[in-house]
Order: sequence, then C-alpha cells, then structure tokens
Amino acid sequence: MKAVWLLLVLVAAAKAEKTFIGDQVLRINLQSQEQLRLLQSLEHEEEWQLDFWLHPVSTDLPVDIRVPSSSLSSVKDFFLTHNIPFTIIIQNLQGLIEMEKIEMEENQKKERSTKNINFGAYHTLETIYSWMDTLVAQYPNLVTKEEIGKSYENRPMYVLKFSTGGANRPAIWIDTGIHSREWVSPATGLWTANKIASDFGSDTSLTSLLNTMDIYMLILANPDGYVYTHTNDRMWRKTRSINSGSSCRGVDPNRNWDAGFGGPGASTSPCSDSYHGPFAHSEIEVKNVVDLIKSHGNFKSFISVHAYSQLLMYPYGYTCADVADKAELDSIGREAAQKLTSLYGTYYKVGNICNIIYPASGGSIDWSYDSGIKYSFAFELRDTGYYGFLLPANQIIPTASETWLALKHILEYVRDHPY
Ligand code: BHK
Ligand code: ZN
Repeated sequence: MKAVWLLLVLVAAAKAEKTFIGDQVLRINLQSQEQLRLLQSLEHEEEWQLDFWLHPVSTDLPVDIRVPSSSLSSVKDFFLTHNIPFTIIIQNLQGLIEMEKIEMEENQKKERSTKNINFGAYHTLETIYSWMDTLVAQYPNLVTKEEIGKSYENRPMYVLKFSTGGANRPAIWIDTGIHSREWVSPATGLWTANKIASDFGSDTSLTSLLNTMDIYMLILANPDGYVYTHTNDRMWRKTRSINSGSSCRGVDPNRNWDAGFGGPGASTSPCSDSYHGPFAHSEIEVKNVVDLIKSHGNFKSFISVHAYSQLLMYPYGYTCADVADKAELDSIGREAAQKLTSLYGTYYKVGNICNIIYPASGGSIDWSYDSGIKYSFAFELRDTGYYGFLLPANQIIPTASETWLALKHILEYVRDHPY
C-alpha cells in the first residue's frame, strides 16, 4: 500500500515539473535582411513552440532559440533549406538543468542556516526571505525589511532598505529577478545587499553615500515566477496571473509598465513570453513597485537587473528616439561599464534599449525615466549565450563582484549630481 502511494507521489512530482529532454539552444548569426525577416516570421509560428532567448532584431545580433526536441529536426531542416547557418550553443539543456539542481541541493545540505549562506549558490525564495531577516538582524542600524504588498499568488514582496536615518532622503532603487528564469540576477542582488551592509563604515565612498541617500533593493521582483522556475518550469519568465479567455498564464512584467504600453516589442497574445497584459500595471507585482515609488516621491535613480547579454542600457525601449539626457546617461554608462570590465575583462555594450537590443515597450526603466527619475538604467548580466539563463553557480560571485563596480559608479555619480 505504502509503495503504491509513494509511486503515485513520484509520478505526480515528475509530472509537475517540465522537462527539456532533447531540447537544444541554437544560435543563428544572420547574414542578410531576408534571413532576418524569415527568423522574425518564425516568432509567429506556434506549432514548433520556439522559445526565443534572444529575438531576431538586426543582422548585427545573434538569435538564440530553445528548440523543443519534438521540432528539432523540422527546425534544422528549415535552416538548411534556407541556407541559414546555425550553431548548437546548448547541446543538452536538460543536463545543465539537472546539474544546476544537484548543485543547489548539495549546497542546501551543507548550508543549514542562512547565517552562513553561500553567495556562490542559487537559492529558493524561502531561503532568500529567511536570509533577509538574518541580514536585518546583523545590521539593525542600517537595514530594514519592508513589505510592499503581495504577489498574485499572495506571497509577500520585500524590499531591503539601507538607510542611516533622515526622512524621505533621495533614494536609489535596485530590482532583480523581474524575469524569473534569469537566476543570476537575484543571486547578484543577494551578494550586493550583503556587500552594501558589510562595506558600510569601511568603504568611505559608500559610507558617505549612505549618509545622505537611501538604497532600496527588491531582490525578488517576481516571486511567483521565481518559485515556479524551481518547482515546475525552469524556463518560466513571466508572472503567474490567470489570463481571462486563455489557458496560457502570465504577463511579461517588463512590458506591463505605463510607458508606451502596448507599443512595439510587446505581444497582444497571452501565450507569448512578451505579453503586455490587459492594461498597464495590471500585474500586482508591477503595481506594488509603482505605488511605492510614487508615494516615496524622491527616487533619483532606478536600476533594473536582468540577464543575459552583457549590456548596460538606458531609456528608451518604446521608441528609438533619444532621451533628453542621452549624452549624460551614455557617458555614465560607459564609465560604469569600463569599471566593470576592469575586474575580469568582461565586455559590456552600452546604449539605449531600442538600439542595442530591440524596441520593447512597457519596460520599467522607461516608466521610471518618464516619471522624472533621470538616472534610470538596466543591466543584462553574464553571459553572452554560452550558458544563457543557466549560468553556473560558480560564476555568481565573479558576476556580482564586477557588477558592483559599475553599480557603485552609478551610485556615486547620483550622489554627486543632485537634481
Ligand atoms: C531590458 C530592460 C528594458 C527593456 C528591455 C530589456 C530587455 C529584456 C526584455 O525585457 O526583453 C531582455 C530580457 O528579458 C533578458 O533579460
Ligand atoms: Zn529579463
């Protein structure tokens, strides 16, 4: 009897989690406008269930596509008949996912308490939330944890506030994990939060900054999606809200902001990974941030952290037109990227979203910029596609360490240029 029950549980567990056996990630380096158009037409093709990790936007940029095993031979045939050369950048996606899982579990066994959390490992939402309390307990005079509201599935959303006092000081916003499959982003957020707390008092520049400004960090900006990537589908990107009239769930939380909402680079289809949602700020996770930023009213910088591609971007995404502060934002971005590169030589491209990746409307940093927060930036962390969203945990600390140099540059610039 017990054995049967156990079997059922195992089958149920196995069913709940999506597998990617035989899936591959292909990279196409486009050679002509015609190839670009062909690839773009594939974005509307539904039968093959392609998952574009990097979208076809210009002949200068690679296109990365996760191809399900069931359509792999059709897709490869398609490329061969159209003379489109491709390389296989991930041979065995499921293998990478399983390695990542085993590593996480091994680490969990060792970790026992969030007092000695390993910043070089990926963690569950539970562990991250519990670690926040540890950090607050360790640095009670600097760090507080504030709930900004609940997610769609009713999980609390917490910001860590770094403040030495004062009322409503000018503030800097940093969010990580808005797209749930981009795991290195919240992992970098965790390391960074610890870095800020532990360097306060010894790093004179950071200390002077925190004597006049506050830093807010939202480490898990999409908690439901994050949990879902651990339990059901490692490749989940969106929120988990139910879309009325569709069996597909979720909205792209980086197409849902009230900035060119519904414009280019966002999808009207609830099944798309870039679905903009029924209306601006329809996603409670987005609304919670909007409400906090508005009610605070004194944010001077808004930084949103994604992965992957190694880019440092400023607005706009909803149009390729320049922002009024383009020259200033571009030079800050270049200096920040130079500092990042100085640590390990990691190369970053700098520019406005629309030109260096693609038109993308309804993005968070366009909204923050148009709301008067001049120093709005978005990072795309490591790598450039070798591992993509499955960046091995041994790259977390190097990634976070180099990113910190860029972040610090932006923070210091904001401190020194009040407006
Ligand atoms: C980032 C910030 C603002 C607008 C667009 C982007 C690119 C990002 C996206 O929303 O499509 C690409 C991505 O998720 C991978 O991090
Ligand atoms: Zn993203």
